Amino acid sequence: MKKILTVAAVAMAVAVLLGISAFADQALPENVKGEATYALTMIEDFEDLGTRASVPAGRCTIELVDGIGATGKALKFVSGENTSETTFKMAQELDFRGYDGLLVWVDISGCRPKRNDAVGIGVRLWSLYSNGGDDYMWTRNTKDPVLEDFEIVAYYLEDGEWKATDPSIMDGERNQLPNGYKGWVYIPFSSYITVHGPKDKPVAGLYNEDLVNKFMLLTGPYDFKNADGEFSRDQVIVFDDLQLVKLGVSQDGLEAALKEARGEEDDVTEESQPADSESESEFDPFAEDDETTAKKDDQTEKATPNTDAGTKKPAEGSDNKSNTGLIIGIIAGVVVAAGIIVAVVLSKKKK
Ligand SMILES: [Ca+2]
Repeated sequence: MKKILTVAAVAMAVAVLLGISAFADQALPENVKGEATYALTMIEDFEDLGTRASVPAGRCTIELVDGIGATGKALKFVSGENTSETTFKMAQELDFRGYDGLLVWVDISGCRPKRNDAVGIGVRLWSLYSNGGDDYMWTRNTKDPVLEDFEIVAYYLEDGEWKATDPSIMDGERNQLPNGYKGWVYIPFSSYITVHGPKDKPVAGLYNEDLVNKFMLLTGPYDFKNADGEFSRDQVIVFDDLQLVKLGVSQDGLEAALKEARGEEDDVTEESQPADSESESEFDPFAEDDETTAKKDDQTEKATPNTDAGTKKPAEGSDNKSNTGLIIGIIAGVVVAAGIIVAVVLSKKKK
């Protein structure tokens, strides 16, 4: 009888766990590049793009699809006859200063590359405020401009370890992920290039970064030509939950850590911003967008928008982590209960 009860209890536990995991979001990585403590600020969760996405003609098609990404909806690219690229106006401008890099969910299992057994992905960033509102751009381009002793890498998880992409097989700004990869990708800002650095020369990193308000996702199909040299269309690439990462601080400590990194305790403009940044903040880069205009009016202080954004989105990251905690808790509970039942059965047998 006890054995039957034990089997029933274990079976129920397995059924419950399967049910929970079917609804659970993709767990965030246990560590980012070996750092178990990290904080996140969501840039784009791809739940509702409105009219913020802009696809260059003939490049690819995009749509938001439920249940294929990290949380809720995700962005599904379907390739056309050229490299797939799409520009996104960010729902909320974010101050990138003080962060270490980007974390993004990628699924390239819907691709069939013909070269290198790898598929390229990249993220380009813009600010319309830096450098006097000159459409300031940060790329990861290996070809132009070229910097010496500089490698452009991204990191992906393989058997729980972060592995670096191979810079020697990059296509433009695209880091090559192994064929079929599905999971988190970490892109450090140290592997970016600022096109207009000091004296207008390119420089590594996000030099002179300011409120960032636009990004581009770049992906295949450089590699997708068939034997006749024709593009193989309809390759599917999924992106979700593009986030800013700050390593070595908890979510609760993020705001203070960012302020410290930006030297903002005493003087907001101390770091590197031009003296006329106040007048720049009134410059509206998206004049056709009433919502953005309204937001800009609220942002008279350059330092505050990020903390507003930082308190809203990371909560989702925390929820994600607490979901994982809940599942682990349930598993632990089930294991303990099963152990007690087995112990009871064994003790009965001995008697
Ligand atoms: Ca999502």
